[in-house]
Amino acid sequence: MTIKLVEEKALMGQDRRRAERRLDFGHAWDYAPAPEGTDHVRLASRYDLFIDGRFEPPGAGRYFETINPATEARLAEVADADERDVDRAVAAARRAYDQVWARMAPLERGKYIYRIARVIQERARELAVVESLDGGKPIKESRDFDVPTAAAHFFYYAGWADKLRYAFPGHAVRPLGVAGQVIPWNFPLLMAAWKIAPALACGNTVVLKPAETTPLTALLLAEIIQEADLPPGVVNIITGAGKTGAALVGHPGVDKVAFTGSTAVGKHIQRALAGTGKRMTMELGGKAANIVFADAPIDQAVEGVISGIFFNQGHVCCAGSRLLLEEGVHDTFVRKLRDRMATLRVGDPLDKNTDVGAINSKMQLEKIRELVASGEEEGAERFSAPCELPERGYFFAPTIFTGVAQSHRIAREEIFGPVLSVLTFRTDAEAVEKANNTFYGLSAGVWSNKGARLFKMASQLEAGVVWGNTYNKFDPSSPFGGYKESGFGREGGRQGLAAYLVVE
Ligand code: TAP
Repeated sequence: MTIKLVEEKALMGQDRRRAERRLDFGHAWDYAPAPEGTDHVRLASRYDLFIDGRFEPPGAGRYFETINPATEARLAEVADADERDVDRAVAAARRAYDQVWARMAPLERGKYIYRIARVIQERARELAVVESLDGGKPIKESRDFDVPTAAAHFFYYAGWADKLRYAFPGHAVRPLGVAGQVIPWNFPLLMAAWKIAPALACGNTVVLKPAETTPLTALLLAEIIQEADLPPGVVNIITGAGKTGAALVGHPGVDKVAFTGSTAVGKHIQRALAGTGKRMTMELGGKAANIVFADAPIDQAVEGVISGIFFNQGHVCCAGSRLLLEEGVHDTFVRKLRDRMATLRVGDPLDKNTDVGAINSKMQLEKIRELVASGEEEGAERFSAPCELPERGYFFAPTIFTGVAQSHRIAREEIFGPVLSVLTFRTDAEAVEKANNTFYGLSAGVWSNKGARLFKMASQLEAGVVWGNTYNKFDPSSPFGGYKESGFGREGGRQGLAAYLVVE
């Protein structure tokens, strides 16, 4: 990598304005581009539906485009499944359930799941590049987080397949049948792994629908499933928009619905399925509080807050999108936060130096802009990192708002972008009250040098996950899920098995 002194560049008269601005923030170094290689990636120009172990064209012959949000260039054409395609996929899953998968010795099921994990590892570089191309996330995140964590979920649940009776001692367990699974666009491969791995370990078969804007890694996973020789019909992957998802969750042949997405769509599905007797898990939106006490290790907390909100462009359900600062530390913390934000590199997701990549879609970018405008109109003070955004593609500069009131929309609504709202508190009780003052309850973070305070706060915060002196840490053995409008049911860990079993 070539490293150049920005100061030198400025002296040479090049890019003087940018260099001066960066030096204002104490930022002396710039990086030359370090693009990830893409020669090993071969995308097809068109992808069909993965049903019964084969790729098949959609009945109506309709396809839609998936694009690279960093360049707006077309990546591939993807099948648009209608109700008849959903019907075929559910029928294939039912056959595989009745005839093969539920009857198979659990130890053998575990071997197939293990094989999927191994092939994910073998194709890790390809999966990471495609995830960044299709979703806009920085390659260092897809490479170091999404893909290895997806493989880890398959490894973890492969181990449970023949040990289910030890997970629920004294109880008989059996699978539910066919699971209809619908996932969002922020962690496409990882969400597929979260959903498919425990379902298979418990003896269920699956029909999965990825999000319209990020179908490609799920389709590569379909190839991996073929490569792992999974019996036909055990996993089916169908692409399409919201109506395909609605047809899947509403299909009478689906016994269990696992949905991850927005609270609005989650509520709609719950209403539509009320009274059908289908089992459901809902992983929905969030508006997490990251609470920093004055006694916290401040520099470490700044890093944690930065990664808590700017990781994956803030497209994270558990993003720490509200920062609650103890009053005494507010000014110092905000200054350090702004300095650190000025050093974040925003741009090409395939560049290994990029910290903040592209917003996933034009629609999401517009939603972020609208909410940020509301923050300014309602009187909060905006600071956006002084970075130059690429001319093409969907990008948004990391942004914080100070002087935020609890009534502001930016403090209440999920922005799902790189935007942080800063509030203050004086006492522990006020911090808890403000953190819990939301319809959501997915996650929270607490920063303090007192262990007792971390535990006490954790017991009072209405959030499924509470991190202490860290943020956004995941492990397949840890259950994850929400309170209140963030949903119900748990994914991950031993608890994640319960979502796919009848426990008698
Ligand atoms: P949604 O718009 O809710 O979409 C999620 C998935 O549901 C997509 O595959 C979508 O298809 C599909 N869908 C849309 N309408 C549907 C309907 N009526 N019936 C069935 N399926 C339908 O969410 P999103 O914008 O993709 O994702 C962002 C949201 O997901 C955020 O609120 C975020 O907090 C939440 N999220 C939560 C978690 C956890 S673990 N709690 C994790 C990740 C994300 P299309 O893509 O074609 O619209």
